[in-house]
Amino acid sequence: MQQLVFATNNAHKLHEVAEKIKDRLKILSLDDIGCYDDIPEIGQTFHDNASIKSHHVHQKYKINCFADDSGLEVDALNGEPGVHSARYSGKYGDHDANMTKLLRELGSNANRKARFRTVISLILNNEEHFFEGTVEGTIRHERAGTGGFGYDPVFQPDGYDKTFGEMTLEQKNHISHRARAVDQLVAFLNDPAIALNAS
Ligand code: ITT
Repeated sequence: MQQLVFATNNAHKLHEVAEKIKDRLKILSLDDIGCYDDIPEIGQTFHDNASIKSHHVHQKYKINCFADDSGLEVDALNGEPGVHSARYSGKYGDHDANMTKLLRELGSNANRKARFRTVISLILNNEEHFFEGTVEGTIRHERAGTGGFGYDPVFQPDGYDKTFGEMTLEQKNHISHRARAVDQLVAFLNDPAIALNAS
């Protein structure tokens, strides 16, 4: 089976994506290729950050790979936390503190509209391709559920009465921003005209 590196340090994301793609490709983690670099996410957009991560791995390991950058955009906060989603509270990856800050910033604001966005940068045979997925929803006033990661307990996707935190991984994987972006990635990789070379 062909192999593709997913350049992420986030085990939840790796698991979500590997589940969707496992019949087609073996997904390798950064750990699998011995990459422990702290890749700086200093871009101003999701595209920039996804591209920084995929290029870093491709240049160093000469291997086909993809990276995603994702985040939550809240309308009443002018699109914040956006690219700052992981470190919104000041401490990288402190999901609980990030949600606390988000709920504080929104307060009792009636406009709770938000979306998760994912941009994937794939480097395949030395060419870069982008894929994007979004899921629209609202920010709850309080956390609900313990599933998923990040802002999942406060995000309720449109058309559902549960937060992502209350859904199973399978349910989230049907509708999430990352799933939608990955569906496009998989469709692209399944195109018979696409051949995966070694680098
Ligand atoms: P890598 O950069 O190593 O891939 P990360 O955790 O930093 O992992 P992202 O930059 O893509 O992941 O995402 C930034 C933040 O956006 C992440 O830490 C969460 O707070 C939030 N986020 C992204 N996808 C999410 C999801 O599916 N559910 C909840 N929160 C999410």
